[in-house]
Amino acid sequence: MKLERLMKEKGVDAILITSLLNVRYFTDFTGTTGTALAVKDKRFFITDFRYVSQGKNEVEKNGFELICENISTLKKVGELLKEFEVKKIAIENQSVTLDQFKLFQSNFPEVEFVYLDDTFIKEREIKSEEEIEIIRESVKIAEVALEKTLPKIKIGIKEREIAAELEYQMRKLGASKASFDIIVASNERSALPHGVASEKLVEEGFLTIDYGCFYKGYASDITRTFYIGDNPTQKHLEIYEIVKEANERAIKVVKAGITVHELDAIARDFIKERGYGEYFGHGLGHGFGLQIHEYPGISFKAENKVLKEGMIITIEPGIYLPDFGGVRIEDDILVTKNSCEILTTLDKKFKKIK
Ligand SMILES: [Mn+2]
Repeated sequence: MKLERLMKEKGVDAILITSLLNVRYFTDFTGTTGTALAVKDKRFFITDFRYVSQGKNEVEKNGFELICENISTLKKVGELLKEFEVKKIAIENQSVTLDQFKLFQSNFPEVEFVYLDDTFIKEREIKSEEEIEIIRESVKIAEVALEKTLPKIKIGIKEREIAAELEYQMRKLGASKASFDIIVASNERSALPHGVASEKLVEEGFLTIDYGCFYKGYASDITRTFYIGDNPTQKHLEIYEIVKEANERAIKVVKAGITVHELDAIARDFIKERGYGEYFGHGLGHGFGLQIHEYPGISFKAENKVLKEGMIITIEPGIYLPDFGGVRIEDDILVTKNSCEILTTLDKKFKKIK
């Protein structure tokens, strides 16, 4: 149904889906080699012999006819385009390489190419009930994993060891892997918004952990900042409370109908008022799903759009003071008609780990 509407919107008689992520979105195929083709009212899924039985189970219920092609997928696609007299085909120009495009041109010389641009990622903005349930589970796995990891965190442990433990726990709980390189940033490294876990030993000061997992293909994305040691300064307490309040103020106003610029400004203006505006350089959040960063961007830098029911976004304000340390608190939020549901449940109170 979606593909039919998209074909109409794009004015094409076929859509070729080549990125595995979108193949998965439209067909449910979870393997590593597969191409989907919508031609007029027919749906084909082309894979090689390794995926025939898996593919059948996954894609046929979604209306895709499986074709096993061991030599050349594109040759097969070309034959189908000819058979159905396709004149215009939409392709995923944002993920197709130049080499692939040249192959498209040589295998289907008679068709005109139309670019999908960001059509698919826009399609994925609003999550279905089924996707929401999976993301809920993804968030839960990540949360339990952090709870199991916390007792191991102490002064002297390597950042990478914390990241390894977190990933181990997430996988043990059913995740396929971490949803990105886990960020574990101790003391002055916590001032780096993307301080991927390093060889550094944890020392007294802030410790920021930004992580998540993939579960059934869907991401989670959570950040918590802790204080390691027993003697936080006034400044540590102050910036922590500002970030926490910015996070809470923003979450309070999330609902269908608010624009991403309005939402970003709620947190940003508050941090500015408290004198730390220049230390919050990134956007307030982002959508996520099959990818860790999807639409909408919740940022003054992003295209301004209105939040809709069923979007899942992060809210993650931060303050980063060079050579001192930083705080970020990130929650995962489901936008509902009149407010939102906070999917993350981990505590946000200033927490000292000794
Ligand atoms: Mn994030």
